[in-house]
Order: sequence, then C-alpha cells, then structure tokens
Amino acid sequence: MADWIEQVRSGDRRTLARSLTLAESGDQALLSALDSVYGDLPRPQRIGITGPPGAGKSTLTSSLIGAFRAQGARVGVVAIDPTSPFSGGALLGDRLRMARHALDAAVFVRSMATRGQFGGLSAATEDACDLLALAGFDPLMVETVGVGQSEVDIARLADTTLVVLTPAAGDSVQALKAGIMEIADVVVINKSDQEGAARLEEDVKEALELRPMPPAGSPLWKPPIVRTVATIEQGVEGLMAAIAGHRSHLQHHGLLASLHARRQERRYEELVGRGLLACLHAQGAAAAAFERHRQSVLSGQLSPREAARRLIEQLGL
Ligand SMILES: Nc1nc2c(ncn2[C@@H]2O[C@H](COP(=O)(O)OP(=O)(O)OP(=O)(O)O)[C@@H](O)[C@H]2O)c(=O)[nH]1
Ligand SMILES: [Mg+2]
Repeated sequence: MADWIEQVRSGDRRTLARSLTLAESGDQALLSALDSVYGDLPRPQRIGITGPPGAGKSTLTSSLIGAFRAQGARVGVVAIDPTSPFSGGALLGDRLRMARHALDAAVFVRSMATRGQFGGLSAATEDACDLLALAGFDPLMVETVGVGQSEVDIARLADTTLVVLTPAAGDSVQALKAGIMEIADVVVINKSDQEGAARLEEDVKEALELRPMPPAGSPLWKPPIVRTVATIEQGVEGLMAAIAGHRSHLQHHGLLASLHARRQERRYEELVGRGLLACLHAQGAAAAAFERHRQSVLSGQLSPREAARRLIEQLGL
C-alpha cells in the first residue's frame, strides 16, 4: 500500500480514486499506509458548504471551483449525502452541476453516499480530505445536505463554513429555527433572483443576533451575508471575498492551528469510542460482561444508565 500512497502523492488520479474507495470501506492496509505519512500531510484550506436540500450548494460549489481555478488553485471536493445512502439522485446532481470541471485535471470531485458505516461519516470524510490533501488539492470543499445533526459535523470538518439558504423554501426558516446560524461563518442567500431575498436577509440578521458571544478574550467574528444567483455566477466574487475575509480573521488571530488541533482531538475521541465499542462486541471477558449487562437492560432488570455504570466499573475503566 505504501506505493499507492506515493502514487497518490505524485498526483495519480486513478490511484487516488481507488484509495478513496478503500478508505471509505475502512480498508486497514490503506488507512495504515495513510497514517504512516500523517506527519507530512499538507493542511489545505477547508471550506464547508451546507444548507437545506436543493438550496444550490452544488451549483455554488461549481462556481467556487471556477473562481479558485482562475487563481491557479487545484480544488478537491467531497460531496456527502448522509440522508439518502442508497439514492443516486444527489450524486447525479453533483455530477451534473460540476460537469464543466469534469475534464480539468486540477479538479477532483468525490461523492460519498454512505453513512460511513466503517467509522462514521465524519471519520470517512476526514480520511477522504487527507487523501485529497496528500494529492495536493488546496482548497478542499465539503458539501453536505440537511438541517439536522450533519451541519454540526461539517462545522467540525471545515475552517470556514458557508450556510446556504434560499428565499423560496420554508426549509430556510426551519433551518434558522434549528439553530443553523451557530455554525455559519458566512451566510449565503442563494437564488436571490427569487422573491423574498430581502425578507430572508432580515430573518438571518435577527438569527445572527442570537448567536452566543465568544468566551471573553476570544475574537468576535460577525458572519457576512452574501446574496448570490449561483446559476449565473452572480455574487460569486463577493462570496470569494467573504471566504478570504474569514480566512484572514483565522490567520490574524492564530486560530488555524488550534482549529486543526481540535479537529484531530475530536477525531481521536470518536475513534477511541468506536474502537472500544468494537472490542465489547468482539470476544473475551470484556465482551462477556458487556453481553451480561445488555441482557439486564433487555429484561428490564437494570436501567441503561445503571447497566453502563456497572459495566464501566467492572472493566476497571
Ligand atoms: N433560480 C435559481 N435557481 C438556482 C440557483 N442556484 C441553483 N439553482 C437551481 O436549483 C436546483 C438545485 O441546485 P443544486 O446546486 O443541485 O442544489 P443542492 O443544494 O446542491 O442540492 P442537494 O445537493 O440535492 O441538496 C438546480 O436546478 C439549480 O439549477 C439560483 O441562484 N437561482
Ligand atoms: Mg448538491
């Protein structure tokens, strides 16, 4: 596998594509080879793009790819759809929306439709980002859909998170209610050609006012609101400026290193959690104790909390 990693590093697209598939399926040999070059992985800029279904995230991503390409950058994209692991719809949409970059060797788009059952969606996305980083893509864009837990995940994956809303759909109001503003570094009002953009902007401003203040001493970032019409690339320059502005803010306050460190810490904690659970599902004394307590829960003899507490005590953890 070490030679695969070298081929990815040298920019071989086929090996990159195959490596991404192996990483997604949790292939230990590939992941270990990737871990062995962890120390010298580049740290590309990471931009997260999230928002309700159909808000125009892929169309915007395509426009941003174009804008970054114009600056000479090599762009990697990971498009995730955690809501429909079996449907090809989103993937087809991605292909279509980003088709004009399909023949550009300096652009790599990867769609992931699985829930990342081999270690969680965010773990799978992190591995994909690492492979794209190794292949020299910078920036990386991560698109994800939804108005639930997935945005929280994406906020952890990215340095700069774009929240894309549209005037038309009730989805955007729902997203505002669901607290999506808390993760926004930049708010995009896409489909500004449609009625209601001004009204939505007012709602967004109101929601932004409700964001919790950062801890004392931490720098305050006020997310800019950018109006776009992605289909005709209107507002893309302004969006690029907003992304660059947030990046300067992070750099100016020395926040990039700590963002990276916290991301690795969370990744570690998630893997430890999954690793321990996997041990309990395997063989041995710990697994037997786990099973005994599970039966107590199933029979109603112990509350789940009490069973977990006793198990952890018994394991000496
Ligand atoms: N009128 C208008 N339509 C747009 C705009 N941006 C995107 N669309 C259209 O909206 C539809 C959805 O666009 P996508 O880019 O696929 O949206 P998405 O958020 O990636 O969708 P999912 O990934 O399926 O959640 C497409 O038909 C686009 O052509 C816009 O600014 N104005
Ligand atoms: Mg999309």
